[in-house]
Amino acid sequence: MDKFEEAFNKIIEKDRKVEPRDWMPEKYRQTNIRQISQHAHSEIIGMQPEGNWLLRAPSLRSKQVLLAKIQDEAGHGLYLYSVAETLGISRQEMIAQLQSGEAKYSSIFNYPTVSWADIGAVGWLVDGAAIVNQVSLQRTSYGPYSRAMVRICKEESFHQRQGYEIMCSMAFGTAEQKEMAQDALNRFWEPALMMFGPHDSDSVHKGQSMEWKIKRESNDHLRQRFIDRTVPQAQYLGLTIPDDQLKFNEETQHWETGPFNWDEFWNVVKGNGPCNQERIDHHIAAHKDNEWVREAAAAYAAKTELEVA
Ligand code: BYC
Repeated sequence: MDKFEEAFNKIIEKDRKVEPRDWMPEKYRQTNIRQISQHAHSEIIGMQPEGNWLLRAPSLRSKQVLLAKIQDEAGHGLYLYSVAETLGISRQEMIAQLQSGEAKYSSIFNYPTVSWADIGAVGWLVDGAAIVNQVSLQRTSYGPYSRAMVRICKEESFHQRQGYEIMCSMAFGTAEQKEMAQDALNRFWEPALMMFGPHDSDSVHKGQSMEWKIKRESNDHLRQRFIDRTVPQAQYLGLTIPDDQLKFNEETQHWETGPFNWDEFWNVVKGNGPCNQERIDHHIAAHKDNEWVREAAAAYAAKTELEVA
């Protein structure tokens, strides 16, 4: 082991942060690029299912709040792309990987949002799951990623409240509204649990990522925390979690679920979910439509540089 590797190992061992200019193993760099860019893509693609309801939000207030939330997601995406850039990959390369299907993004965003209650379920469950994962990532070993998570988590907790507020008004509203809320929970429950990734036994990156403290807690551990937190919230709403095997284990003090449909998960991850094609097609079209903005920004930057020189 050379002195660089020794210094890197010491940073990890002492729970300090790895910074962009520190020496790091190539696999550490690549694993962070993979995870952070996937995270950024998820934020950007995640704007689509929500944007679907912007023009149909039921009041001016709900429209303003949803708009603010979607703008936050854009901010998170850009913030995370900048974090990944500190590891030596360009934004153009990451976008190309997303559009070619080489880079993944969270499976959850390949499901459609077919009713206003779905916007409630997305905020409550999807942002709720994201917070559990991202609070843990605040302690990740790569400094810029860890600091980004601190800021992003603050906004995510507003997002979760936005969703739960919608669920409250629907679940305590008319019988028809309650039915819509239940239907949204039925469709989003299992996909939200799958946001945490495969079971630990099938998580290929678990060992190395935990050793390098990129991931601080395992997929199953975080999923369980989310389940334990969310079941009482569903009970308060008077809604039923769509799992007839769900039961509370007095001994462990945890909620236990039935088995998940992992075939569906892998099918969605491989690109065959209900909206995968639509999401990527939309991203490609928007990217092309806005080419003139990038050109204008680059021309302005070049002109400013010339003037400064
Ligand atoms: N979907 O070894 P594993 C948001 C892949 S956005 C798709 O456990 P790892 C929001 C995984 O990539 C929140 N793919 O992997 C935005 C790997 O494949 P590759 C997004 C998945 O990385 C807008 C393979 O399966 N959050 O909050 O150790 C509106 C094996 O898995 C998924 C993040 O991105 C999945 N669900 O652990 C509202 C958090 N799960 O790469 C809300 C950051 C697994 O070898 N990411 N795969 O081809 C992470 O914490 C980790 O990457 C994961 C997976 C826990 C997701």
